[in-house]
Amino acid sequence: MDSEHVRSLLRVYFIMGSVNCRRPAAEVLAEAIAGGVTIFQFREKGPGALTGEAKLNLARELQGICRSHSVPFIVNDDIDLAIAIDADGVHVGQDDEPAQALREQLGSRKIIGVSAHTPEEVRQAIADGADYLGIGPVYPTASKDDARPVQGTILIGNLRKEGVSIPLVGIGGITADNASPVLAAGADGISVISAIAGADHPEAAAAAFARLASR
Ligand code: TZP
Ligand code: MG
Repeated sequence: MDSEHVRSLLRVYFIMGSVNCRRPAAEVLAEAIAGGVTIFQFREKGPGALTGEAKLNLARELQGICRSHSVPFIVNDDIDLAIAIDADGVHVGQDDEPAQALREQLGSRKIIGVSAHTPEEVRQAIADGADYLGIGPVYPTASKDDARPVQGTILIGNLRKEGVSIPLVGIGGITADNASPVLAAGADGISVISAIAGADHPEAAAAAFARLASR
């Protein structure tokens, strides 16, 4: 996937599963897209998450909303689901299948994202052919039980100083009020769950991020 195209898609990266929202996920996603979400990740995990047929059905519903607005639909972890519904890509963590193996299964036209927390993990993900990286957690987060230690914007800033140009987003506890340092450190966009999924007005919340990221 063309790297400048991926970079432009990452500006407002919204991640959500059914457990992250208090209203039907389809409603929240449609409103968030109206506010300016540029890419969406279906992350159906954690206590109470849907499985099997129910997970597949929700994925299809949300993918349909994304398709009708030309917003790429990325699947977290579940490569079989991504292939089954012809998703636009997959996002994996360090405990999942390496990007190289995913690339063999998905081909060059799908987007592969990798969560990385250290310079070594960054180097490996790039060598494996990742299209973009998620770096964090930047700030404390309540949305991931097994999150790594908070690291602020140090790694993002260091990577850019070293000339590492791969598209990347910051993730973890990001709100419209604390997103600016993440972008200033060199992130191409911000990635959020609760600041949009848990907002009273997902459209307004997404629009606030869109304004920051397009400066
Ligand atoms: N990976 C690192 S932090 C995180 C993930 C999936 C959770 C981000 O959620 P929030 O609500 O935006 O802090
Ligand atoms: Mg994972």
